[in-house]
Amino acid sequence: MRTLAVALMAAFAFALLAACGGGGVAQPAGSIKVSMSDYKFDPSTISTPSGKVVFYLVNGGTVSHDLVIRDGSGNRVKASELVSAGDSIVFTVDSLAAGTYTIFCDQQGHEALGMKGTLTAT
Ligand SMILES: [Cu+2]
Repeated sequence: MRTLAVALMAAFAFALLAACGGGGVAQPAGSIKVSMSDYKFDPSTISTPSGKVVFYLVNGGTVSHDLVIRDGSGNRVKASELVSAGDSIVFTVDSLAAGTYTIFCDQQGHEALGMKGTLTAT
């Protein structure tokens, strides 16, 4: 019985992994789609109303990427989770103040390679 239980657990874990690895979540209505690749964001210039902002991050690259929002003073406003290659996630900022921000990928060297852009909230 014990062996069967372990086998079932392994099968369940594998099914979960398979579900997660299949390209991520669907795009929520009203979200801003940002494609990530090695090494840029598309679009790299984004405008949005201030307040709640929902991003749909799609990593079409071959390495993991994230998206960090930095204000004009250099402070981090919010950072997304890491998005694995081929995966997609929803990244929600609950209350973005009006202003001009930099977006960049916080993975080592990616910003310097051009993985950055401008986010304007009005
Ligand atoms: Cu990156």
